[in-house]
Amino acid sequence: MKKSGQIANWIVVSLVVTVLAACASDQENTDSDSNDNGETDTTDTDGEWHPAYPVDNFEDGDDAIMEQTGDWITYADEENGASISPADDITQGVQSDGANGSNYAMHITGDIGSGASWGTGLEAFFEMDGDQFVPRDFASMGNEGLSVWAKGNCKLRACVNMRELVPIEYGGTCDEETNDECWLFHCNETDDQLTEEWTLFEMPFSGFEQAGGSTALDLSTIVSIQFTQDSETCGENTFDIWIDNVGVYGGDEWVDVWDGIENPADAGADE
Ligand SMILES: [Ca+2]
Ligand SMILES: [Ca+2]
Repeated sequence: MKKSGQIANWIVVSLVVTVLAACASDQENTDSDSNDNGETDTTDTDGEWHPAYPVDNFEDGDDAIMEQTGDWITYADEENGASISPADDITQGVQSDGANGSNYAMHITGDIGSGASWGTGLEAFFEMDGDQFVPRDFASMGNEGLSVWAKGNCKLRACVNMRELVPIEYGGTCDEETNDECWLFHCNETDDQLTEEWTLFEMPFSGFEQAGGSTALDLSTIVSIQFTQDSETCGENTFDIWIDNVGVYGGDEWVDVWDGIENPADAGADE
């Protein structure tokens, strides 16, 4: 998916994110030994991964999310020197030694480019019907936040994309002629850089902010989840990030999705 049309908007995002970075600190940083979030845990008492909605644990090695209705993609501001690997073949990023003892995780590396660059991103979209995004409704099922294990050398920024903020030409409903908030997705980021140790981050939706806009986050119309890298999160210009066990937690469980996973044992391969 080409996203070159968003360059100007991403520059705006980057500038405003810089301003907001100091106060965007609502994410919780826990690990498997000190998780005290009680019922919002995305792991049960056996350490098994079981969020309300499983985006992906990468154990099946493919380029699709676990629901098998959408895919992972990456993108980069190539015009300003940014690059990301994997690029065309996402499965090349699915590599050994995942989080919490699992077999596989997603490993992305690259360069965020020059100072003018809006950077790079790894995105999971839930479903496409032709060229139209089909959203997932997390208003009651998965309504608390995004959970992800990560390690690496940048801050971790997660964004959720509402269909209303995706431009029409990309299958959303945001009219760039009349709405200057297209592309201004809601994001949350860690206070600190990732480390070499796998760490569980639970990022509550209440901490996701739309930099530069005033559109409220509507959890009923989420079309994709992204992890983005730019000069704000990766000051040193290169990144090396692993992510695993991406899920949406809180509220009721997506029973149909869990039931549809071909080998549920793979979903819990983290013990
Ligand atoms: Ca894994
Ligand atoms: Ca997968």
